[in-house]
Amino acid sequence: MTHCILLGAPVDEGQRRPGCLMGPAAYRTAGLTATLAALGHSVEDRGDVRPAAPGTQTCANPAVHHLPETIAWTDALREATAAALTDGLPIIMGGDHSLALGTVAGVAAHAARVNRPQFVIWLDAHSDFHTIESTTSGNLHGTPMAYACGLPGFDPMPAFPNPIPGANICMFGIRSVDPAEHAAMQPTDITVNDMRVLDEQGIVAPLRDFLNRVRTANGLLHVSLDVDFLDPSIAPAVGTTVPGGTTFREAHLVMELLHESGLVTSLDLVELNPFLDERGRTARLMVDLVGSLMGRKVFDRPTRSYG
Ligand code: B3U
Ligand code: MN
Ligand code: MN
Repeated sequence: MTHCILLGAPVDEGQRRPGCLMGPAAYRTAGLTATLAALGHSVEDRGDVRPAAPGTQTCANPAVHHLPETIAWTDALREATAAALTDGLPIIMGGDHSLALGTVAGVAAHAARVNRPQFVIWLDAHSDFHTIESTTSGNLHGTPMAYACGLPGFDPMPAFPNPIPGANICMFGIRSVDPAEHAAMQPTDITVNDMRVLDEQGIVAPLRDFLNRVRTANGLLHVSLDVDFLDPSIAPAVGTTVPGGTTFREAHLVMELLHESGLVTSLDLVELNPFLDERGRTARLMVDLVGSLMGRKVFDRPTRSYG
């Protein structure tokens, strides 16, 4: 049994299509607490995180919008996530993906505190590897991975004292990468499992490889699940739909394997835009995926060994 700590992060400022701020309410309405409780977990909903009033920070890139608001969210979510990690498994209900600027900073701070390596699995159509200088859309939801890696180009942002080594990061579902992101990722050791890899090898072998690395290193594992990891035909409630995403069955399988690994220590649920949903189906699918991640299965089978 796990103590699950729900943190609402109604962040809308990292992109331009209003609606992600309704995400936490949609997860609550879709029964996230009841789903976790039915699996035998204890659940503590700490309500929505409240950022401080935004400051007056600016940057040289004229495309960037809502920088002070994003900085305020980053500070608040870093503290809330790090605090929750001392008490249980934080589940951050977003909110757009800019919230991961804060949550990943929080998990990295916690990992440094307990002296264990931090690993991140990024389930997303996008690599989110822009800096504040390189983004052309100006949408800061496209930047958290580069920030977490400690790349230069984040001057107005709070310092990231414990960057995540590229070797500790694994991306799945990638199918939309801008040229500047591609160039920035080139020198890193990040494992990018784009859709080509998943089509050729399936999702199990690459995931198992990564989980073996996390286990061998006695690492903490943060999962960041972007709705657009999923194919838009099953998950329409997202502002940036990209065709060719993972299927219902692949997504549940990833979650089941993550559960079996016993390694997951924190989770982001991001980019759900309930305003774009069809009768709550995307919110319900996301809650069902959390159910699989937290142990729901059709039949019990002996746990496979990964090490
Ligand atoms: N890379 C593009 C598109 C994008 C990134 N993340 C999302 N979309 N959801 C950008 O705007 O940075
Ligand atoms: Mn994303
Ligand atoms: Mn995405």
